[in-house]
Amino acid sequence: MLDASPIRNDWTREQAEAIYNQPFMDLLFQAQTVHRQNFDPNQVQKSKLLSIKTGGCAEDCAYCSQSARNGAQLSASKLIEVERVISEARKAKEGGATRYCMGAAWRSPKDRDMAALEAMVKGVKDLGMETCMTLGMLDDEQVFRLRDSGLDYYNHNIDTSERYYSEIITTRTFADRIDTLNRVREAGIKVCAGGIVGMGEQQMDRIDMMLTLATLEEHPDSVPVNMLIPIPDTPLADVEKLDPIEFVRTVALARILMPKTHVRLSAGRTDMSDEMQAMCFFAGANSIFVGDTLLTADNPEEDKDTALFARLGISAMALGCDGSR
Ligand code: SAM
Ligand code: DTB
Ligand code: SF4
Repeated sequence: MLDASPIRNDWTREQAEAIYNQPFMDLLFQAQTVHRQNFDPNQVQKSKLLSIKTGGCAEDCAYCSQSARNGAQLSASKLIEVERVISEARKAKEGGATRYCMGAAWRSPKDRDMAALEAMVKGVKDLGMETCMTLGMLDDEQVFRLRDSGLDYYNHNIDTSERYYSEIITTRTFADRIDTLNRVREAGIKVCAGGIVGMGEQQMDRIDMMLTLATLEEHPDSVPVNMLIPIPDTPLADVEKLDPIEFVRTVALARILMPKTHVRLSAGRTDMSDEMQAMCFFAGANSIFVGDTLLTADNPEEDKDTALFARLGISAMALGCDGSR
């Protein structure tokens, strides 16, 4: 087993490969060891998603149900009312969620939307929840306005490795993504950045994606690891299913490279067995999305997650408690 030092931003490709490819039992043991040094292993944070603007997106992300360029039959809607967002957030809080994540199918927000977005952040914060938004690329002024309205986290995924990126998205570059992430971090908003596995990438792409995140100047505060949800009529609809063990290896790599980061077991849980999810928690995942819908796709029903947590003796992480020991 390699030494797991506390926080490093100088991981090399060779080190990340050696961690990822070690025997599975050694990898899980290392990940769980790092996890226990930094978090309560029996606590998992709950986030809730809401699509505040659905469909009709100008980008061509090959995995996405919301791209106007894909064939998926999802009708475009306008930005929803602030009041509705707040009442949905209230319900999510009652269900135990501590973070409310609002997602919009945009390449980037328009200035005319900013006032409503600010009101959403303020309203959700007033409920005593953490706020997160994912709105696409942001310029400096938009970042400052969101920060000043109290936004806690901004989600902006790098999705895959730099090498594979142009196979998945052609309407923006990997560098564009890193640009927005830096802008968000420099403004003092916490960074949530991760990606998707199971998009037909190679093992080296999964490793490089995590390496990019782990060698940013500061590690993201949250890293969502999504398993591709294949959406009919998108270019990735029929991509070959990824070996679940490779998914768990990716989660473990994230935990080991970024010891203090919340690693979120994100999209794709509907198709995972309880045993696989348990293995992901053992590998260091300590956050999930709750509720039966993600943005547009299915997620396990609340009672299924409640039963899973009970079977595993996992409790929901309280707000303001990052689980650190
Ligand atoms: N439009 C914004 C953007 O792209 O940053 C925000 C919303 S976008 C839907 C948020 C993230 O969801 C994507 O970056 C991607 O990582 C993830 N995602 C979208 N569709 C997915 C799918 N079918 N399976 C797994 N993850 C998906
Ligand atoms: C993230 O990494 N996963 C979430 C959140 N960030 C915004 C979104 C998953 C979307 C899954 C497909 C859908 O619901 O359309
Ligand atoms: Fe648009 Fe985001 Fe979907 Fe890409 S992932 S098509 S940017 S909503």
